Amino acid sequence: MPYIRESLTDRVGTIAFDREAKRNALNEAFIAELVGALGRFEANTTHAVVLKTVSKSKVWSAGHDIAELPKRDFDPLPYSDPLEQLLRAVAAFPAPVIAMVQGSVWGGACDLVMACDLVYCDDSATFAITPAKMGLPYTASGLQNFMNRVPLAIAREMFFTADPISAERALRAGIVNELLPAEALEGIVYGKARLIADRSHDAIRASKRAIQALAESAALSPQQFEYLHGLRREVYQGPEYHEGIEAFMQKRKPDFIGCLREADDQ
Ligand code: YXS
Repeated sequence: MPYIRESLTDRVGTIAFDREAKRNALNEAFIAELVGALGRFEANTTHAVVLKTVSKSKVWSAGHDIAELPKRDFDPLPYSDPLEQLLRAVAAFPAPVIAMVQGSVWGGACDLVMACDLVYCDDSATFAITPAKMGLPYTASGLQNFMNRVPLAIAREMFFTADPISAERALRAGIVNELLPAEALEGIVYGKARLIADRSHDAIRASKRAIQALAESAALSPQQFEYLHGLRREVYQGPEYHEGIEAFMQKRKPDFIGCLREADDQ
């Protein structure tokens, strides 16, 4: 059963998420369809793409499909991870990708929203990044994505609490371009997409790529890179990551304190 519905009208592409039963959690097959749709749009001179849900739902996306995260001792978000590939595909797409958000956004889907060029939402939207809930070490590129988008104080709060922030706060923090009334959201988003599609595609593609290159440029020495990698390995090989995954699969709250005690006793 396809996980997305795609359409292309007047050089504006639409990808609508259609995995409601799992709250649009992004598994490998879903992501393959998303990346495939972006490839088809690129081959058909698409000048703007809108990401949305097939219908207004409580959850825009529940993030990475937790059932596909490794259980322990392996890097949960390697460069080759499908979600990481999707984030790079959105960033590399040669035209603006616009997130139209209704409902809650969780974990890797929040990173996906941040990877989009423009974000519009209504007041049902909330945004949460959840490594602290999963006991998971986030990626340097993902952290940089947030740091490029929101003030450090907000990035720290989101990563340290894993608590959703409201649409209103997301607007103030710069996560969203505009917070719109639900009934006006779709019309305004497609109005922007059509405006962009009528502008110079070459100029916009060059601007998007230059902004991306400048935003990603960070002078990291090999030693600093290795330090960051060591920080991540310490976490994903530790007990808390394993506890975070187990707790979700067992539909219970993670006990990060208890699992540390258990690890000490072993
Ligand atoms: O029990 P069934 O089979 O009906 O499936 C349930 C959930 O297990 C499933 N589901 C998910 N499956 C895999 N991965 C997920 N992320 C995920 N989220 C949900 O969908 C079915 C309905 O879920 P249910 O009953 O909880 O729906 P609800 O409406 O009561 O609650 C919706 C949510 C989104 C509030 C709730 O499902 C939830 O809290 N989901 C987990 C959100 C989350 O923490 N995502 C982070 C994933 S990890 C990630 O993205 C990154 C790696 S990181 O951690 O670094 O940010």
